[in-house]
Amino acid sequence: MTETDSARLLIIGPPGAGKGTQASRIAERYDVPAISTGDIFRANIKGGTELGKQVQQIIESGELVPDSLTNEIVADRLAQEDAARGFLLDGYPRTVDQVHALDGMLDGRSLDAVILLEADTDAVVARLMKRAELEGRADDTEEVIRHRQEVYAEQTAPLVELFSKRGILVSVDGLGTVEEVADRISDGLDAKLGLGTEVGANAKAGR
Ligand code: B4P
Repeated sequence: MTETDSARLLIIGPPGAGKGTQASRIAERYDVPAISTGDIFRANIKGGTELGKQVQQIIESGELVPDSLTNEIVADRLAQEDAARGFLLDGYPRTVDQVHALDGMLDGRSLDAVILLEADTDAVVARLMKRAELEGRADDTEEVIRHRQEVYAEQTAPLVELFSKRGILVSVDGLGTVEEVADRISDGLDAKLGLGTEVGANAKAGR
């Protein structure tokens, strides 16, 4: 990878690990659009679209939206011009079926790196309970938060081994301040992407 290339990245981790928080920083640093399936669904719910009506109940119960629907939305988004040189996927893929669908969308190209944000259940539940107080998201009640952790363990955690076998996994400790976690991600990604210290230093300094 050269300085002029963009990266095809994915961030994965349990609900509340800080994916959304870190995604915007990573996207800015590597100059790629951040694509969050959760954000796309929430925007559609807020806008009262047909898609929003289809997914509202599913999301509020902490279940996953069906693969077919989610895959279609991501395929449309990745076909847009700004994603042609690279992207950061946040919260997709979440199932083995979605991994296969994404492989098809990439048409022989592979992801450059997958960032795994690790955080234990008690810490992420506490974070999401705090967000519930601040933002009042409909899927941030304690019962639904715990259910989302179970869904992650059953359906999404197995993807970690799959990406590890592909040699593209970058595991990062998600506990600590937002800045500390961001620095760990940058260091891990620069190493994985083979970016020289100069590129990394420039990006860190905002140049
Ligand atoms: P998402 O929007 O992906 O929701 P999430 O997993 O809870 O992550 P989020 O980005 O919100 O939280 P984050 O960890 O950043 O998905 C929502 C729902 O959409 C899913 O349950 C599912 O129903 C559906 N869906 C989405 N994608 C799907 C797919 N591919 N297939 C099927 N269904 C899908 O942050 C959590 C909190 O922690 C924040 O309040 C933040 O301020 C705080 N935080 C972050 N970093 C911190 C730090 N270092 N210290 C302290 N607090 C921190």
